[in-house]
Amino acid sequence: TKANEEKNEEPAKTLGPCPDTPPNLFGSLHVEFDYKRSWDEVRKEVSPLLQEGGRYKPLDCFSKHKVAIIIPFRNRYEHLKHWLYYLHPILLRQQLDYGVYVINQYGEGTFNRAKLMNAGYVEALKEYDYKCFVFSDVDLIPLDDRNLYRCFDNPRHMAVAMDKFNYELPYNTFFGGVSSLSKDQFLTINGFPNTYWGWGGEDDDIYRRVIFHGMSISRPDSMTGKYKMVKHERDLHNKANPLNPGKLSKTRQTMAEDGINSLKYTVKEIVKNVLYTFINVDINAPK
Ligand code: UD2
Ligand code: MN
Repeated sequence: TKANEEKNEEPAKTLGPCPDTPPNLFGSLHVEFDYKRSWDEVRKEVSPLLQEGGRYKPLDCFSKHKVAIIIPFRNRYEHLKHWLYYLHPILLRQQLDYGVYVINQYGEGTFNRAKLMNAGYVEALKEYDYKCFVFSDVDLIPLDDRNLYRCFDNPRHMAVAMDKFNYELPYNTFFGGVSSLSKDQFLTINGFPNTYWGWGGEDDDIYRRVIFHGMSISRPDSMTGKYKMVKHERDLHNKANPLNPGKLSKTRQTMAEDGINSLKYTVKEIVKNVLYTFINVDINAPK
């Protein structure tokens, strides 16, 4: 609400800035998935600290990192519980001024991760003056809280060392999993492609957009950038699309027309709970 926004802004004038390096990080973390979490357990520690919609800002210092976390989503609630359980405490320790946005693809059509992330960017900006966007798969948990969920001088690829790839980059130009772009960086590349339906390719298209615009990729080192992915099968309605790899040879031509400037979707509902803002979007998915 308006009143809340104003309350949110107030400390900015009176508090000193948060230190550049958050002082209370743990370093490496223990993460365990072989256990079904209850929502009560997920809410227990963090909910008193959060504001409606999965929002937070430090109370004792002014955070210059206004970060929207965007999670493309459909039917992965067990993963979402793990994500919220592990990430909220990390994001709190990182002293971010942040909000968590779960962007749900409405209906049963073919999944489109990148288009959902575009919609998340637009919707988050309707709520708050975010300057930085972290795009995260719902199933990826960092194994070190020194991996900062903020933006850098270049677009940042954060999930550099995943357990499923033996804690190495699968290939040098890999940009999948978790990444961060400032608002300016995101707009420079015209956002993400809307035309990658089904699994695969969209992350490589985003990488190419970044490089073709003369930027480079920033990354944490391979110790700090470790991640664990919840083990899963490929979802229904998200089969590898054989058309996607071929589109990559055209990114240079298509990126100017296919992106945030051509994005069309409709919002079906927005539901806020203490842990996150759920935005259900119809992205006009083919069968
Ligand atoms: C890889 C990349 C991912 C993306 C994808 C290709 C990793 C860890 N990640 O993920 O960034 O490039 O390949 O598209 O290598 N989702 C749902 N419901 C669905 C389908 C997908 O919520 O029905 C979301 C969810 O956030 C998931 C993400 O989309 O984590 C990526 O899908 P995935 O986890 O099935 O694909 P994966 O692990 O191969
Ligand atoms: Mn996955």
